[in-house]
Amino acid sequence: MDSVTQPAAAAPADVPALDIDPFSAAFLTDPYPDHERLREAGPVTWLSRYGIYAVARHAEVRAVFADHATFVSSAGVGLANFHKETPFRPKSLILEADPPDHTRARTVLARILSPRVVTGLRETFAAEAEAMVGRMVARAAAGAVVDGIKELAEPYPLKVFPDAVGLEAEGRENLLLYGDMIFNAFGPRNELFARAAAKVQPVTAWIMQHCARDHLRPGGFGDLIYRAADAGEISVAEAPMLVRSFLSAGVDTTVNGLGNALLCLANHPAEYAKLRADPGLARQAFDEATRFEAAVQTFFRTTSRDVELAGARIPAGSKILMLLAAANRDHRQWPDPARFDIGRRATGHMGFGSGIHACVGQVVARLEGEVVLAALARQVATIEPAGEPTRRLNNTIRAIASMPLRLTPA
Ligand code: OVP
Repeated sequence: MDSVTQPAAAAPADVPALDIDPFSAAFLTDPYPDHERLREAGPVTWLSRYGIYAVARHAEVRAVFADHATFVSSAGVGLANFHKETPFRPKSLILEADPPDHTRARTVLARILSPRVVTGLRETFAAEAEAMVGRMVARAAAGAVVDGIKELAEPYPLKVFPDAVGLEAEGRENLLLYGDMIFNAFGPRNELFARAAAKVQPVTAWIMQHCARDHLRPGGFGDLIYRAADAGEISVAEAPMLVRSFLSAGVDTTVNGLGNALLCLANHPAEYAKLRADPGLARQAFDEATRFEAAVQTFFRTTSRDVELAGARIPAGSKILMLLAAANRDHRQWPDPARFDIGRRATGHMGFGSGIHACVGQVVARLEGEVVLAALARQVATIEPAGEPTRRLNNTIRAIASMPLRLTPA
């Protein structure tokens, strides 16, 4: 029986029950009114439709992340409970794992993606950002309405990140299809999932083929995973699975992180003016966009024991939905949370998670965000919407398919 039609467990007596569907088209199109209802109903709520708990306030989201022994990842970080349902794909060795298994994988990935290593990419990433923004600005100078997604937010991560992993150029569109699939798979088996999963076989085959050592350029992130296997830190069988994590988590996230940041700046001209006046604000502006419009909106945990959270008694084996994007707009944590303000200190937001599973790629993601926004600040005087953006609904990612923009060259 699938997650949607599974009869929900009885509502617990001590937790407010809500009929909100966080995976409906209406919710995914504009989640913010329902985020407010979820945050204000209580620190822990019960979503009757799915028979799951939810946390939408900053303090409880952080508390769930902090107690990784009680709120585990090994039963899946989506709606599906891997103790009861077969995972959509073989489990990720880092995302869908707990210590000590998680620790081994994390150690290898954290070294490959360390600040020291990523500093070595800065020049290349910055040059590509300047060039790509330059091409978009040239089209705008010739009078064109440009597409911020198709001309920048998608092609930029699709170029620099797979280059760093050491992937060939051919067939990279599979990375976007795969991302859409696996991030939909964290939600229920709804229409969004069905549509993405229709292409699962050829896309998965392409991904797994490109996780093999002979497809990866020597010295790239992918090859460095195999060198960790050579050194005995991980097994040879684990290596392609960790490369798969790069290809799973490294593109759709940054594509939409950049897309959402562009949308924020287009919709808030005074904030863009501040960035333009001081391109040194680019990193902070990207962080604020990640708070304000988190690319990854939700993740789940599963309780490994009976636990009390903010006064709610939650039984072992329960699924808990963490609404990261709602926590990021909790007035208990931030003054004027619904205001996009690139001058604010947004650190502590949940857009990269927190605790032992906090985004291991965030150094790369922040580098991409910083150099793209800095290139815009140097080359573009004003950014204006030239029509409504088209959303691409996804069960987990806040995604944009297309965003017409009018740019004034600097
Ligand atoms: C955002 C993430 C997302 C999807 C897949 C994986 C990680 C993975 O490890 O495969 S983190």
